Amino acid sequence: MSTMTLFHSPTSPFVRKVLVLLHETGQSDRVALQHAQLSPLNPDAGVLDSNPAGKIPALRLADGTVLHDSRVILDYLDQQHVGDPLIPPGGHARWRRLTLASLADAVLDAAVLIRYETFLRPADKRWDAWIAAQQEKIERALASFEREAIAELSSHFDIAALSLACALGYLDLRQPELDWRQRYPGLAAWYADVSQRPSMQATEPVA
Ligand code: 99T
Repeated sequence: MSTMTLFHSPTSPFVRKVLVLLHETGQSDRVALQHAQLSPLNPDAGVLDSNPAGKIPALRLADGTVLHDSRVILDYLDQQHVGDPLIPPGGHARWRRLTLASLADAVLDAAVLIRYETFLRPADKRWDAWIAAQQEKIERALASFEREAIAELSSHFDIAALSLACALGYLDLRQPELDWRQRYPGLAAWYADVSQRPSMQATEPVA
């Protein structure tokens, strides 16, 4: 039975990270989804009640407590199951994996900013240099993953891997023309593999 409510949109990669963790840890049935259609210019009243920042994901617990953002929610949910944790509890592994996850989130932050800049902002007010600067963040991050992290990512599907997988899925959704696979063949092969996981298949974004 569901005891928690997740404010949700099928295109949000931050929400997807939470759904993937729920799936990987066998907890999907514990969370009911509450759909929220929102943007910075068009906030959702239900979300605003729970998160003054107006962002999803936000997770309402059975006692009414609300958790946000996605990193806090992932940490909480990872402590609610008995299997191997997806966030290492301590030591070097914890800081390394969280740092890789943070870099994946930086890809998402830049990609979502670009999405809002190109989709929401009137065309005559668009700032191309600023969009290009966000795009460079994405390229630098992907180059770093390709150069330094393929073996680590392949070693297990945890907070780092699921965060990057959701980021790459989001790039495919919102920037299908980016063609990142050609520049980052190691990442492309890794992503082709992890995309087959039931947790990734069950959470494919729907535009
Ligand atoms: O910024 C807003 O007002 C509404 N935007 C959001 O709620 C986005 C949805 S992604 N969420 C975040 O930016 C969360 C970021 C936070 N640091 C976290 O949870 O980790 C929607 C993208 C799309 O549909 O294309």
